[in-house]
This record gives sequence, C-alpha cells and structure tokens, in this order.
Amino acid sequence: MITAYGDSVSGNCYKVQLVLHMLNIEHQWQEMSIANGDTQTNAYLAKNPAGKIPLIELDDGRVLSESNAIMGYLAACSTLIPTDEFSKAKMYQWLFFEQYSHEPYIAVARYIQLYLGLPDDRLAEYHSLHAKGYKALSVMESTLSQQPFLCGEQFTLADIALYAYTHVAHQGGFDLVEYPHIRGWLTRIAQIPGFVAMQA
Ligand SMILES: N[C@@H](CCC(=O)N[C@@H](CS)C(=O)NCC(=O)O)C(=O)O
Repeated sequence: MITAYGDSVSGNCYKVQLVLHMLNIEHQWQEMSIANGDTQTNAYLAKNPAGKIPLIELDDGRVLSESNAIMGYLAACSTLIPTDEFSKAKMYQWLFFEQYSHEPYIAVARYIQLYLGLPDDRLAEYHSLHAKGYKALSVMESTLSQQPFLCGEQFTLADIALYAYTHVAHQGGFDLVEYPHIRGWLTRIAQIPGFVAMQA
C-alpha cells in the first residue's frame, strides 16, 4: 500500500491525488499541514530532507518526492503516459514548463493572496508574478486553441500537472476571461472518470 503525504489545498499535492484517483490506486492519504510545521519535523525530514510535500512512501520504505516524478511513477504503463516517443517527450516538455514557467508564478501569486492575504511588502512581487503567469497561460491557450489536450487528442500527465494550479489561478488574482480554450479544457478535465475536486 502506498502512503501519500500531502496538503489537500496544495496544487502540487493535488496532482498526486488526481492520479491516485483517476487510476484507482489503493493508497493511504496522510494529510499534512505546512502551516502547522508538519513538513519540518525530524520524522518527516528523515523521509524528505527538502521538507516539501508531496511525497509517497512504498511498503518497503522507499520514498519519492517531486510531484511530477511521483505522477510518472504512479502512472507508469497507464494511458496517462503516451507510448509514442515523441508524444511522451511532448508530455515531458509540458511537465518541465509547468515547473519552470507556470508554477513559480501562478502558485506563488496564489500563495501570497490566499495564504498571506496580500501583505504590502509582497505587493510588488505579486504584480510581477502576474505578467509572467499570464505569459504561461498564453502559451497554454495557444496550444489548446488547436487541440483538446496539451499533447493532442490524449489526456496525459501534462494536463494533470497544469490543471492543478490553473484551475485555481483566480485565487492568485488571475482572470481567465480572455482564455476561452483554457476554460474549455478545464471543463473537459473535470469530466474525466475518477476526477476529484480539490478540497476547498
Ligand atoms: N517542485 C516540488 C515543489 C514542492 C513544494 O514546493 N511543495 C510545497 C507545497 S506546494 C511545500 O512543501 N512547502 C513547504 C515548505 O516549503 O516548507 C514539487 O513539484 O513537488
């Protein structure tokens, strides 16, 4: 049995939760509170010295961190990973894009607004994150104007990775009104069997 450590309101943890549910993988969910310091205890740091969630632990004690690596492990041999080598590389293209060009802006703006309540000393940073976050959304919008999912016709881990923070981008002050293809894509993903909503 896999144990998944995560905070249900974190997008990175939600990616793992979506894969576990969409693939119907038996697991235990260990709810963690970053605010209460659960990621910084000695016991947790022994599992992940980086002090970050999500993390999964296998029966034999092996642990794996980094949301996109965890998804890759859980989804191995499933239809969430394309078999064609080029499509698989496209999926990785989007996973790296998510970590470098999307999450650092959209997730951090959400953190400053939702968790910190927009403190004055982070307002300038918050606004600079918007310019870069909207750029990432434009890249997605352009692709999704031509195909139903990020890698084409097939729903893959790329869609799950980018769904996680895009669907709550408004909580970071992003308005998707000018991104109709992203909005259509969000609706399509919410209809996929096994989909579970992020905990409010
Ligand atoms: N690149 C990592 C990011 C993990 C990460 O930053 N997790 C946050 C929650 S979304 C965390 O654990 N923060 C706790 C902390 O920094 O103390 C991933 O994709 O898993």
